[in-house]
Amino acid sequence: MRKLGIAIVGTGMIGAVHRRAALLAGAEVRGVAASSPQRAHDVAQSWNVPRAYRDIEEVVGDPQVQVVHVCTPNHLHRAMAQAALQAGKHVICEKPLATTLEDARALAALAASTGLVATIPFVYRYHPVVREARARIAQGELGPLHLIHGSYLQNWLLDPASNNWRVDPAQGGASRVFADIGSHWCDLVEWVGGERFVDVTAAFATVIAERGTLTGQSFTTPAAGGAMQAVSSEDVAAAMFRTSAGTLASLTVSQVSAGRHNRLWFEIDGAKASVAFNQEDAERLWIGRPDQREEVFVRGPGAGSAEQRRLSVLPAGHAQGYGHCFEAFVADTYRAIEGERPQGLPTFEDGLRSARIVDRVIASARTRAWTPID
Ligand code: SOE
Repeated sequence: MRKLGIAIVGTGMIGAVHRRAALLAGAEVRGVAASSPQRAHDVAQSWNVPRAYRDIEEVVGDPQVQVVHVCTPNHLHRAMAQAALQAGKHVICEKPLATTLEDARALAALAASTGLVATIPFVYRYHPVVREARARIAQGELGPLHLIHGSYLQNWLLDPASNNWRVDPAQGGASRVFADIGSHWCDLVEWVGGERFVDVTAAFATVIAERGTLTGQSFTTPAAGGAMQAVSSEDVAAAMFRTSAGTLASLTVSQVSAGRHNRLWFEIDGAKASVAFNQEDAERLWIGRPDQREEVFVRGPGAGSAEQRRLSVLPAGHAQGYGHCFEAFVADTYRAIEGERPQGLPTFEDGLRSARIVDRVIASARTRAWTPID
């Protein structure tokens, strides 16, 4: 197989995750673009890549680049992904696909019209035991669904000294915590449970009214001092959904929950059994039954559904995690570029679906009313 040439646009925490996944999938990083030419130059040197691009025009003008990874702050996603698609490049664009529903719609339509591969890293789909849960639900093991519930909690914005471009609506978008991490939960639960959310009621709260000076990356030590700035984006959110089958789903999201670093958790309760998954304990899927025959399915290549086994690249007991999900997602994107059809690959259509949910969640939080999604 020919080595794909890629460019990474945006070199923060998630850009580095993309780079590692791309290298493991056998691609060659041809160059990087960053928030300034100096930063691009520094990162190109430290990553040992041939080119530091000045801007997106230089990226898309490079004939050695077949795939552009868009890892910039959210407000730049549309322009970067659009330029890449218009130049005939395949795209992996970070979520949210765009900061408005209109922009997400335009990108999804453009991607569809070009026939290029355009994917979005809803990477929690790539935990092997998540695939196991999906397969069991699809086979009817849980029976009709009764209830879906869960949360996605982080604490990297708990300290009021912490600030980040995600907090600023001009860069992050009108919703912060919901668009950033609630979007993952909704994508995952709709995909695993097989039921679409049809309406929502939601509420947002900003619990830290002022924060220190804006800094670059997520999950970093807060910057010391600096003038305090008023915050308008939400730190926490609660949402209740109803699915097409009438099932209720409830979700709590937060970036200010002490001790919770990246705890995405869901439980799906059916008439015959329940399943529960915790991203911070991702080797195991809990399966509950009414007669106390509780089970824990342990990740591994030797058992379970075909997709669970495909994604279990290490033997049981040799922990896989977030990085492996990213690697599998990027590898599947590259397989799609080679003409394969990997199962469960999240595309711009899924990004558009997510943008629609986020848009409706924001509307519901503003009007305090049940709001239709579709
Ligand atoms: C920051 O909240 C973040 O990096 C998210 O943007 C990612 O989508 C999530 O996977 C981890 O946390």
